[in-house]
Amino acid sequence: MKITGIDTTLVEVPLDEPIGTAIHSIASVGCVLVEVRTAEDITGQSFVFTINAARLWAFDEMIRGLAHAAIGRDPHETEGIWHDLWVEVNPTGHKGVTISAMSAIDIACWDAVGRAASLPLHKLFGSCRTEIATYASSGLWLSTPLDRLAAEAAAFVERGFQAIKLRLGRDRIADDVARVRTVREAIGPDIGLLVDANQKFSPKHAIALGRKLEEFDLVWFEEPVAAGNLTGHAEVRAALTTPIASGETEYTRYGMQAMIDAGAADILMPDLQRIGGYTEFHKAAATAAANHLPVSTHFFTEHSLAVAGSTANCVSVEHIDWFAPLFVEEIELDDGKLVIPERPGTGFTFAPDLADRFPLR
Ligand code: SMN
Ligand code: MG
Repeated sequence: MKITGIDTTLVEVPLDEPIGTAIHSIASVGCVLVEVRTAEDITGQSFVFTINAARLWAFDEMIRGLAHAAIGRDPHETEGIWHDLWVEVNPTGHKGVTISAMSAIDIACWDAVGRAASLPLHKLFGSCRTEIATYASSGLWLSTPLDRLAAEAAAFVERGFQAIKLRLGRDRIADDVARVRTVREAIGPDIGLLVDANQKFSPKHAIALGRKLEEFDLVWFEEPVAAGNLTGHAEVRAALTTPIASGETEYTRYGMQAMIDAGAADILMPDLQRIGGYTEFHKAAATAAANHLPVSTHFFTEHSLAVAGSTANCVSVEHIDWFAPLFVEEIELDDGKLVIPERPGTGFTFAPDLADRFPLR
């Protein structure tokens, strides 16, 4: 096979209503849709996104600026393309926009490989499961008023979710405790409850809050302190019995290694865009496995299913519905678990007319 070109299309998908976390105000997601074309007429697809489409053009520019490393090559050369780009982007930096662009190219190449082989990627990678645990993550925002939390949580359970994530980050500990109590009472003891503070707290505040939350039997306490404060993460982790999850903000296996070295988390959360695509995800997950740590994928529900199906130490996939309008196929929830698709490639194909339906605002 031979890659003949890489096309990008910019779209902006509005959320049903604007939402807020401790550090984000989000009304839409801007996406660079990436298509790797081949001489064999097989196309591989991927996307990266920015909140509210902020600086989306920079991601587009970077993808187009790196495309030359793939054009003219066989999409099966994912490892070679990734390595050559890693060397090339050294002066620009091994984090941020450069890695996101490498992720986009990597995933689109893999999608083309899967489609050419008529095989789902989890099988090409080496399959380990057909379904994966998940949690509902498209709700229970910090911006959601306390009096709406119980009904929203109950609605997720009604839809079949066995676990849900609540965002924390109020100034007063009592207010966050009240939010957790409200949701736990609404869902009962048998539904998993996760909380995410989106880096809001100091270690002392996180520990004080975390101790008050121990009674609610949380699955995990995510990003309790600043993402870069690895020693602060480790302090919180040592003080609590609730597991600490983090890593969505880190890049590549080297970022995961730094978190591991610091003892920062019990569960690492590689995000496909920031980790470096499928090629690097497997290395990051193997790095975690070598340290007896599980991973749980961050965002990118559709595209994460392929690696969840091929990563034995992956314990769950975050369920976010924001990107569903991009695709023809729907994510399937079966008895509280997500089905790993058996369709070729990623198993998800861009819907028609996305540029017309979701223009940049
Ligand atoms: C999150 C990240 C980015 C936007 C909204 C929410 C959150 C998550 O940290 O883990 O889902
Ligand atoms: Mg998070």
